Amino acid sequence: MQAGQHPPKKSDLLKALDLLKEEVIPAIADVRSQNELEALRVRYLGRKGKLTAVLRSIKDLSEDERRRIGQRANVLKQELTNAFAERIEGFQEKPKTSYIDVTLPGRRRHLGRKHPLTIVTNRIVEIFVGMGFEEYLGPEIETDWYNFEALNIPEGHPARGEMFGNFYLPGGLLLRSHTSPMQIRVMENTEPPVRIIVPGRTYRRDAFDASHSPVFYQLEGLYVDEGVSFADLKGTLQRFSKELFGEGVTTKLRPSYFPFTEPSAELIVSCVRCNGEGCKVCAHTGWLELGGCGIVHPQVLRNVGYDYERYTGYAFGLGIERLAMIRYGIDDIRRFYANDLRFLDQFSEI
Ligand code: FA5
Repeated sequence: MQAGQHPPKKSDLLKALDLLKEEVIPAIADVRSQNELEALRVRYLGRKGKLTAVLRSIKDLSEDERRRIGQRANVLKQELTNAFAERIEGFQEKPKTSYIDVTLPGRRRHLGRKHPLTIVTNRIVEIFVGMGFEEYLGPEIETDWYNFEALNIPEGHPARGEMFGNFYLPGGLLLRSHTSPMQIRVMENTEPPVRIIVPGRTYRRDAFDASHSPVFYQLEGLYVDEGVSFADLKGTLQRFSKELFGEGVTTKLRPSYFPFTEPSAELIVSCVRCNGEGCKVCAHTGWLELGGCGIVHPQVLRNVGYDYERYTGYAFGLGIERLAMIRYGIDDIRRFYANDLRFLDQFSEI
């Protein structure tokens, strides 16, 4: 008790306790939310609450009064604590009967959509079909002849080990390491002119990293006729790149080596992300590699029984993931295979 204050009277305190009870019990019944209830509890039972204040002032009473009023106050405190607890339960209780709220919006069904690689493949095929190419599909399990021998990669040729780590199957078969075997399969059964594209899955013992996958897609292209030249190859790939990436891209053919083409080249395009300035996607070179190409080696034409003095042709093999990554600005090939719907849901037809 502070100096100058009278000790509280016993009758005042009893009245205060009665009044508190009359106030709080209906107030507990009236609250409409758990937050309101908590605010009410703090107002009466909190550290600075009204009942707490009454309990504090009891210490100034005589011992006898302190015991009797203290008892009443503690009983009230317990009553109120119980009343608050009961009301909280009421808020937390689930409705006993279920009902249908017909005004709620319906649950949205997740609609499936095409995988980005399917979308890009369809678009690529559409572009080449528009230029007069015919689409073929081929087997993913190949023989040594189609995957290597007929493509001028004989046993012991360094390109076998260097270019492709392979998945071999019993019986001398293997999972094709590129789509080029389809050049042979089609030419064996067709007389020139041949103008085909072959999209398809290919397999190599490559470790999964940001730009390599052990399973990936390629698009093979082949055009054989009289008088087909390197200029035709260049024009076709240039037109294709502009159709897919926009008129702003610049393409280049950089000298390369493949046993089944001579001369051979690599198709590179100016980085669509940085416009050739240099960025993470193009490893700061300003250029992105799309695939290999070249003039079909005369030995390959001979292997399928074509008159290699009369006919010439070009071929190319592009990485479809690479094309999709550039088209959409994706910097990691693993995203295509992670099956993350948050990623896959972003793509629609192009
Ligand atoms: C070949 O596979 C040749 N058959 C291409 C070719 C066809 C050349 C016709 C000449 C004539 P290469 O190994 O460079 O070439 O692969 C072609 C493209 O496939 C690469 O540029 C790359 O875009 C893609 N590629 C290769 N390995 C992987 C991999 N592990 N993951 C994803 N893409 C790959």
